[in-house]
Amino acid sequence: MKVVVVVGGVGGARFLLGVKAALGLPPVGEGDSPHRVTALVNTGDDVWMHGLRICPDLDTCMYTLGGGVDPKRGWGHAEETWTVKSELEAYGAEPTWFSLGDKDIATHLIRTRMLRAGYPLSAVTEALCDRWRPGVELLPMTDDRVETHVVVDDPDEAGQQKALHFQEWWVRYRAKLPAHTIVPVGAEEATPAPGVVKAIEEADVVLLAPSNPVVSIGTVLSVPGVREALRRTQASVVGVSPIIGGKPVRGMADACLSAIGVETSAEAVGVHYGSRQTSEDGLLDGWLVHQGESADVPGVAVRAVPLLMTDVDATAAMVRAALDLAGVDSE
Ligand code: FO1
Repeated sequence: MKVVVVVGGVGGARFLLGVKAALGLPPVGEGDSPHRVTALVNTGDDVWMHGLRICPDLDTCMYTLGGGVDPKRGWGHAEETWTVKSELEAYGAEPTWFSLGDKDIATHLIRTRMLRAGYPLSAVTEALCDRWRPGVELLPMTDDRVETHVVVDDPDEAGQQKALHFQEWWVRYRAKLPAHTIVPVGAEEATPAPGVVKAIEEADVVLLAPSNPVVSIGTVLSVPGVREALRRTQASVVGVSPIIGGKPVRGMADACLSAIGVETSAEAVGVHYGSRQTSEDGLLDGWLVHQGESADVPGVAVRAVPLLMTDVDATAAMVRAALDLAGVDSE
């Protein structure tokens, strides 16, 4: 079975661990499986820092699925050291609010060198995954430059607005500066990375991970051609709510949803994604909300199941529920 998953960072990576478990994918190199998993990963968080190209969501998925992620942070390496970071600080090199670990820097050095040599991001990702062996195919949503910027009230200039790179808003300001608009800069000119549209068209099922609906899932959908492919694929499209009890499970999705005028609820996000059958630009055939909750999403089959990804087994159960709602059998 071909499973395509649209993902962002930490939440998406954890969800992919559950997809692998639900499909019974063997550890890489230990036997084969009739199932293929392709993750379409958000690259709007990507940023140039200290001359290095950082791809947080691709790296989070790669490290998490490759067994190298720091479990507490959910991003970056386990057993990380910060020697280079402290040296950069000693030079007063800004930004100091973004922490680059020593081991993580090796990934960024390889990526930056390959990009400078003319390799597209998708080829760079494939090369890095040769080492990490994530067990799923990680495809950047596009090889083109798309960066999410957030328009906020300028904290230093009353009455003025300014656009911050997403990472500055998210990491430096912890999304505490109210966002007026969130813009995936460059999306209009971007094209889906090689294999993205084909994966969607040939999928047996497509899952929208419980990632941030605006800056992760929304950014992937902002690449022209992706939404259209999702609307025409034969596969059922089932989404998983990232909102439980009116609050985001992690991260600051509420700060992003308010920026686009969507209420922070499972129902509102489901309606925001829309029905594939009964609306002209909607995506969903099915929508999973947390057990005990209900959601009225016209034209979309809604099911309530436990949605807390407390461990891989809990996540695998969510995935099986999503596959069942999509009408496919995970055996
Ligand atoms: N998140 C933080 O909260 N603080 C950081 O200093 C930080 C550094 C960082 C470096 C590399 C990387 O791949 C991710 C990093 N993140 C950091 C996480 C990142 O900002 C978010 O995970 C994603 O952009 C949101 O999905």
